[in-house]
Amino acid sequence: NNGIVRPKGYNVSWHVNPELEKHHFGHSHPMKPWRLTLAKSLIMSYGMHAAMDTYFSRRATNEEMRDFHTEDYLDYLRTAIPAPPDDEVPGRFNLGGSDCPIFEGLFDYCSMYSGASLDAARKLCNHESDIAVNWSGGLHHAKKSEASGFCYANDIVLAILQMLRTFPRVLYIDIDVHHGDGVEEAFWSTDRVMTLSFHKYDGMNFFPGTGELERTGPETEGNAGAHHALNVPLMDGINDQQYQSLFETIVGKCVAKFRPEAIVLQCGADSLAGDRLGRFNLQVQGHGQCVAFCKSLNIPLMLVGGGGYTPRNVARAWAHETSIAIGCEKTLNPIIPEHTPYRSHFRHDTIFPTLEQILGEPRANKNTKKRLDEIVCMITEQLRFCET
Ligand code: ZL4
Ligand code: CA
Ligand code: ZN
Repeated sequence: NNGIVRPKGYNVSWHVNPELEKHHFGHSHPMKPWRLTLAKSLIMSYGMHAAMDTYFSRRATNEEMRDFHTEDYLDYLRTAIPAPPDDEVPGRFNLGGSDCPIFEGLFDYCSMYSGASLDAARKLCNHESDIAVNWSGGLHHAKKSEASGFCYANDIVLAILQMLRTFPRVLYIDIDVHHGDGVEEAFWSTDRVMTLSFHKYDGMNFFPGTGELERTGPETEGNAGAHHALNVPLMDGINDQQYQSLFETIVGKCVAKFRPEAIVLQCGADSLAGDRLGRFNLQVQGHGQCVAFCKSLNIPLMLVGGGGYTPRNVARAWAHETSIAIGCEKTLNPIIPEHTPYRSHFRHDTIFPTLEQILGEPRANKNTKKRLDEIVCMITEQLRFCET
């Protein structure tokens, strides 16, 4: 198995559910649960599962989902009748449009990815895992009683609520190209969760239209959540070097100030170059460096997926990030193993596809050094006001 060994005294748990991967959002919808099958096949053909504890996760119960979501919303999610998406009439709870269609098995799908994140959270709480991984989670836009942007149940909020029973403070970091608005909103008024999202921001021209640098929490006097919601709004085409420097500087400062007992990292892969919906220019290497940096902090860490709309690149990134979690990234064969099922999917460019090389027209980089320095300055200033 490529000489992959279980790290000594260090536990990584991988939470999967093959049933979940079979769901379809409908013809030509960008969100494809099947990308998880592709990622899993890559992870397993490298033999990485030998170095982790693999768990087939159970579904979240209704009661568990009610920790965040309202009963009437869950009732509707459970009983809604599948129908072709209708973009003209936004249905109840924002369901039934082309972003959040009502498809066959919708509630099963939601309870499966939520259950996997809850399982991962519990492994961290009882210290059975140092890193817990759920690539099917990370659905950061869902609100307490509203679906939004391909997200129906917010597994991240559910997992963090679980973690708050054990850990006094949790840091949430989001590298999906979209703003993590649902998680930010859920913890807007508490000082026990700091949220930090990196995303493309262009006002209402890019979904969801929130996540500006200046809004860092409630402004009403004495609200505990003040200065605990940080945002890093970026422009098209940001590269690995710029992103890494921003990420390490800002996350470093947040950890120093907030002193979290656990970290949840949403690893949305739509921030990679060549993504169908994204606008950034990150490579697998740069995206993965965020995982490596979080791991180096030696704080219980949960990794969840999120966006990612060019399946072969999503699979590459999450396989690479799994290898970082178990610490075998330096010894992996750069060429994707011959026997990988679906290997043809990775052969768009060459006969010897590699794990790290992704295809994609480079996008013009609109991020100036001046603006990025300004962002770091602003965040440093905001953190000075953050009371812990
Ligand atoms: C599609 O091709 O900006 C949905 C969505 C379905 C199939 C055919 C229908 C064609 C792109 C997107 C019509 C689609 C019109 N199909 C969609 C304001 C919008 C209203 C809906 O990564 N139309 C809404 C949501 C974003 C909007 C991004 C990111 C999730 C995450 C975490 C969510 N919604 C305009 C768009 C297609 C589709 C093609 C699409 N939707 C692109 N961006 C959006 O952060 C998982
Ligand atoms: Ca983000
Ligand atoms: Zn996204």
